[in-house]
Order: sequence, then structure tokens, then C-alpha cells
Amino acid sequence: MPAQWLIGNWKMNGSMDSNAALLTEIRQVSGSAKMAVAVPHPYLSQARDALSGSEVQVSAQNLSAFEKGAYTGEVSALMLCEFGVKLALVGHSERRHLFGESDEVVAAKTIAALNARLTPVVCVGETLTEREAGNAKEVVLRQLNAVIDGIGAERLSRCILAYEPVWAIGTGKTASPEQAQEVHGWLREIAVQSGAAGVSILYGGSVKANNAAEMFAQPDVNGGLIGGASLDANEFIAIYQALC
Ligand code: G2H
Repeated sequence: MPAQWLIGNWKMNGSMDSNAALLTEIRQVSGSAKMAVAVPHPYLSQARDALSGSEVQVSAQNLSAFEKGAYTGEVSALMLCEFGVKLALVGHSERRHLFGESDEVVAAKTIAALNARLTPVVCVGETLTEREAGNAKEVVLRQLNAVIDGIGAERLSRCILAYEPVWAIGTGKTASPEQAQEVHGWLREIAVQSGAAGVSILYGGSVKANNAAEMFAQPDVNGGLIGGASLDANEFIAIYQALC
């Protein structure tokens, strides 16, 4: 059985004060599902300290594909490990579309994460144009296969996958549970062929407390990657409860 995960993605939000309040609330959760929060790099040590002794893990939102050297502004996987980070998002659509990360870069970052024993949360998803052109399947499988080609099928089981339709991110539009399940089913098929049937596949895109339960009830939806709603402790905990 795939592990159930709820991962909050704070994106570029937060302050020392607001983080402290949020982390104090969420560190108290306990339940059958795993939880992590992906915080901006400057807040990693704050999150590590505030979550110490709790079941909530710290994730990075990004990492460098390179190990070390003259890469101004980059943060390596090993540096993240020094801050207690256990997971790292890779290939989030905002990285792909706003910062030009190609499938190859996403694959290289996934390799860097795995080499440092971080769990990469590999995000895939199609744009509205791609969906309307009937290309959703081709796009998400291309994105996933690029990662599998890079890491080798045998390491896919050490990843978490996240399907995030670009048209549903921060827009208030959520994929229907049936639309999500269809894509998760395609991803599961590739995972099974790669010997990673038990990989967790999360859904992300405007998940809120009032739509989480029906999404999580889908057979191949093993939790959520939550953006906006992860900034509100009550909302995030309510989503967690819908998963457990
Ligand atoms: C997708 C998601 C979290 P939101 O980006 O990664 O954000 O829940 O705000 O749509």
C-alpha cells in the first residue's frame, strides 16, 4: 500500500513570526498519514527546530542539480540535509514554467536529491492548452519518463509523485476527482511497469478542506500537495484529517 502523505507547500510566503504560529499548530497533528511542510530556504532551521520531536517532516521547495562549486544562488542537496531536510520538491510547475526548468533539469535535480538520500517529490502536470488539445497523458508521461530515464526505474520507489494540473494551481479550479484519478491511473501504470507499484501519488491544485475528502477517496490518490491552504493551520489540519 502506498504511504499517505500531506505536504504543505508554502511557496514564497511566511515570516519568522507567522511561521512560528503555524508550526506550533501543525506540530501537534498525529494520525495515520505522514506530513511535511516545504518551507522557503531561509526558514529551514526555524522549521527544523519548531518541528523537532514531532511527526512532521521538513521539505525544501527546490534544490540544485549540482553538488557544489561556482553556482551562485544555488543550494545543494547536502546543504539541505544539514538543516534536517528529508524531502525536496522537484519540477513544480512554477519552477518549470516561471523559471524554465526542462524535463532534463528536473531529472538532474531528482538524481541530486536521491544521491543525498532526500526523498524527491516529483511534480508533473499539463497546462490548460495541453489538456484542451487532448495531450494531457502525453505530457505527464513524458515528464515522468524523463525522470525515470535519469534515475533508473529501480529508484522510482524512493520518490513521491505529485500530479498538479497547471490549470488548477492557485486558481480555485480543482480537477474533478475523476479527472485526477484518470491521470493518477496513468502514472500508477508506469510506476507498476517500473517495479514501483507502491509509490505514493499525491494530488495538488486548489485542494481545500471542503474538497479534500472526495479527492482522497480516489484509489490512486495517496494524499495531497497543498499550496495556499497550507498557510492556514486550521484549514491544513482539516485537510489532514480528511486524509486520515
Ligand atoms: C499547487 C498547489 C501546491 P495550490 O502548486 O503545490 O498550490 O494548492 O495553492 O493550488
